[in-house]
Amino acid sequence: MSVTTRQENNVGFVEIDNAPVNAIGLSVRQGLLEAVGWAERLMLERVIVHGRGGMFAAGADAREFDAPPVEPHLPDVLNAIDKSFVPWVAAIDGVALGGGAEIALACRMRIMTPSARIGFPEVTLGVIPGAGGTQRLPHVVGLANSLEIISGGKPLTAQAALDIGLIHDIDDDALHGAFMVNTEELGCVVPAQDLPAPVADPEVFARARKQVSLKSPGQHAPRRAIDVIETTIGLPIDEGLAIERQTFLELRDSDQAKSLRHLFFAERNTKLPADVVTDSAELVHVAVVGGGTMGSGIAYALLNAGLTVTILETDDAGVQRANANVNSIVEASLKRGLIDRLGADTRLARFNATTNYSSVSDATLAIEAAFESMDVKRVVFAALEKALPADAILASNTSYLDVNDIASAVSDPTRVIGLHFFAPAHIMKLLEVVRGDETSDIALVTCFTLAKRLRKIPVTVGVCDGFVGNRILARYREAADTVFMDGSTPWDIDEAMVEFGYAMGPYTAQDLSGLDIAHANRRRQDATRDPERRYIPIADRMVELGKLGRKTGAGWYRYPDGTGRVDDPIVADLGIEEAHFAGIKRVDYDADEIRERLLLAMINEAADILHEGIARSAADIDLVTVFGYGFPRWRGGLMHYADSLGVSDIVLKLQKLQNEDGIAWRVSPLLMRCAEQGIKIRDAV
Ligand code: T1G
Repeated sequence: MSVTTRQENNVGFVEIDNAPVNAIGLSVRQGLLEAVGWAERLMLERVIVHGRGGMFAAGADAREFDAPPVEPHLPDVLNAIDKSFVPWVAAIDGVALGGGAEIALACRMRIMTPSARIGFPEVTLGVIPGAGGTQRLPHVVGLANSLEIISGGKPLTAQAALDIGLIHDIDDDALHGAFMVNTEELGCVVPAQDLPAPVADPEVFARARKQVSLKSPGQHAPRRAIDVIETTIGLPIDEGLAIERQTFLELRDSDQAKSLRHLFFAERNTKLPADVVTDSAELVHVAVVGGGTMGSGIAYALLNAGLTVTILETDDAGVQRANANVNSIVEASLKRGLIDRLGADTRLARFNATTNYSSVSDATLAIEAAFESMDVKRVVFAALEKALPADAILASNTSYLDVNDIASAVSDPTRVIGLHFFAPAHIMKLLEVVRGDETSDIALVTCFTLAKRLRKIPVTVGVCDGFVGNRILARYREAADTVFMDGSTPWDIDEAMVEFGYAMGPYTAQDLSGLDIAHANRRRQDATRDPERRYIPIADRMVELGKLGRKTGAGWYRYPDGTGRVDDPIVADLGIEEAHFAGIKRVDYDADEIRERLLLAMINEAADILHEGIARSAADIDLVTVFGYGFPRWRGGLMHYADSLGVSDIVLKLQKLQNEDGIAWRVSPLLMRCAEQGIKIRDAV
């Protein structure tokens, strides 16, 4: 069942029924095309098209994009709707996205419920609208609006859509509203493509191109969407549709579209280990230890999910800080229109900060976000064990430390788990769920379920130094420091990685987070570091010089006026000096060599993480690198990118580097196995 039809008086109702999001697959296209003939045979006065389950249509079924298109093609279906002598009216609830919005545009009129959204997110999947969106939208909302809507990919609220003339009305009951449209009025509405085409203003196109070069650097689809609109503006619709379709099909098979589709489905397919089948514990009241940046962000994320939250602090000053931090997040959300005043008040009504641990005696989960010190965490966990019920789950937000060590601070280690949030914790989607050796299934299921409730992307990881993301990050930085010392500068390295698609390079990022964090981790690792492994001392010297980053006005860069960033010759000299002390003959790495070394270092480390079972799949590593560490989405994540390079080539390059440094560049056994067996990394586990 994908499309059902019914008649009421002389009005036809066509319902799209393809749970869960009414994706427009083959059966929906067939059903819609049959519905056009059905309505014409009955000589109906109008057709109202709507979606079942409070959702109009989420767009074309992206799962069909890897196979050849099958008729009837959506553009042809929509042309039939558009040309029919029986006018169609779209009654939109939920979302009308991509092909869903294109169905609506082929209708004479569009009516939305107040909370509904309409838009063209195709560019987020690396494609452009392929069923008339680039042809009909400019006629309806004008050139500038259509360029922004299609090249930006962001959906519009019903009100915004009404304001620009994309829809005709907003009605709490869109179906009823569509039914009540005056017949004469409906008969006078001009079909979208028969409206006058907008003027092809070169300045408008130039502004749109500038906008996408800023917002979507390196991505093809946004630019191609602008090109198609510019090329087809004023052409007969059939010619325009042909150009649009050809561009859509070409992009659909592109590497960028395949990468973005891979992430789209990977993001939704994060699953618990198959052998974990226990039910989740019920969560109502959650304790958060520590009201600093992370603790207050975690607390707000929990409040957003409807939970009652108590932040535990060590003294009154801490309580005040926690209250101030949470209130400032609430005010910021209010200001951005993410919540209204009632939403702010209900969240704050469920929030408390206190030094009194007995106030959380009914909490079923505690999340510790205290100082990143094992001693501190062990004391906190012992206190939580006393204060909370015996079956309460005790989680640590640690970003590096050994969850098994933390668990040994309580009598029942099965209650202990890691929940590694990423700052800002109420915004970043990634959540590493760290499964300790003793972590119980119920603790894992409860935290995984909580992550979904927080609308985060939970990735189950094992225990090692830095889990998945920070372990790869540490290798990335080590490789960068090595390249710097042996023949480059922080700014050349940053520039090379920005050209690859990162929003910022490793040195700019470190200046933001502070060099002292990684320095503390290196000191913690001193006792266990392989003495044979080459150690790059430049970052230590930076800390000794007090160059901690933005917060001290100087780090890898100088910040003379607090915002602008300038290269610092003193830092460049540090690399030269350390190379001299180490007796190294420096080279001059070019951007390609820089990118190759840093990316191969991360790929090799990630392969070891997979080989050791710390990550459960290559797709999980893709999610971590994209949603936690800024790896460019349109490259699909670190492992998807590695597979696009080809494992055999990767192994050959690593073997060459291994001759340079057999420890740092030891080729991962997993990569060797993939090369030997001729399999992709994604199929290795
Ligand atoms: N195709 C196939 N499956 C889809 C899908 C789609 N377009 N959208 C969602 N799903 C699946 C998803 O994988 C998950 O599956 C389930 O539905 C629930 O999704 C011709 C070419 C609509 C806002 O880009 O933005 O139209 O995990 O968890 O949080 O010009 O889904 O249950 O097995 O995201 O309530 C353009 C993509 C396509 C919209 C709902 N459309 N979807 O969010 O649920 S290209 C899009 C979304 C196109 C035309 C062009 C969201 C949602 P499973 P979910 P949600």
